[in-house]
Amino acid sequence: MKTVFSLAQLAHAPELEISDGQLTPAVEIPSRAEIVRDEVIRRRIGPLWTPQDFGRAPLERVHTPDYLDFLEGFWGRWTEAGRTRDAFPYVLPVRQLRPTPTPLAIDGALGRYAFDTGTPLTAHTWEAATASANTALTAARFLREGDRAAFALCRPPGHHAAADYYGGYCFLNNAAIAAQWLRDQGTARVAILDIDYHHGNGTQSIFYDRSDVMVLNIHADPRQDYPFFLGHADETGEKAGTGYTHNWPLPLGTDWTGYAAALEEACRWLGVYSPDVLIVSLGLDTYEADPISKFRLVSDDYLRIGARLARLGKPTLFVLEGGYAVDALGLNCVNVLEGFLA
Ligand code: Q9C
Ligand code: ZN
Repeated sequence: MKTVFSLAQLAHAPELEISDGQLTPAVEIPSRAEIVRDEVIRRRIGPLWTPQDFGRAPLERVHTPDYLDFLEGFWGRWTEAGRTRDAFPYVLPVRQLRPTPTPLAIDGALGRYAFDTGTPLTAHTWEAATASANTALTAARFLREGDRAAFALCRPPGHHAAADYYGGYCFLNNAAIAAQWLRDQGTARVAILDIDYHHGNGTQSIFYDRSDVMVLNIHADPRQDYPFFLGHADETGEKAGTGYTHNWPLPLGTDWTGYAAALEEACRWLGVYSPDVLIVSLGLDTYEADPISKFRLVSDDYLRIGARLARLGKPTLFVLEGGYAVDALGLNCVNVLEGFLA
């Protein structure tokens, strides 16, 4: 299995994030990608490829042009305003405030395009996020060219980013961009199975009214954990997409027993839908030692996940999402890939 990765993805290097009422060390950090890359090499999963630049067009198929302009131009405007540190929004357009045109001031624009205050925007976020999207696109191209599977070692992650907002350490929705690109290349049906601990609100919202991209999510119950405002069991799609979104919110403390049951149900839906390509939004923050999550999967469980996904027999694109127990991230991530290949 080919892995795609670019050193440009390391340029987004936040120092601190806002968490639990204080500034704490950022957890979505460059070493995450390096440790996964090193383990891919050590266990001989396959060759490493550098992403090719797909330009702006495939990004605009998922994100709005004004949002992309905001991300691209942000750091120039931020420093122009005299700011030097990583950026956080402080006013968000919540209920009863007006959905005005994007504010002229940089702090207003930040709030307009963010949905949480926990995601630092940095000097090199755009550079890293576009490299991450190109990584997913390049891996998708390998599938188009006949590979059975590919691994997009994406960082920063993507599944919390929607058409016009960022959050949850995500800026460009790598999995959604790859899914849409595959559709545009003629792949008729794509399914996205999101197994990150957190609900993939961005991915769900992007495809919510469509039947050509099925979106399945297994995650912590949003009544109990982030992102709180999407990912409940009754969200099953709308309009033409009715019945093409499914959610399995699971209680805090879920271990393999509870997890495997949800995975089995998700696989049943995939069997019925029978996608031409399966995209796996691969978060490893379901791990028992993850510092920000509360599931209890162990490292061997990731071998089982990989093996179960392989049994679906579909061309499969793995796209890295979260996972913050950095020391075990390489092991757990490559366990999925190895379980798939075995
Ligand atoms: N006290 C992904 O896994 N909330 N994003 C952290 C920590 C944000 C996770 C709060 C979690 C976002 C891609
Ligand atoms: Zn996550």
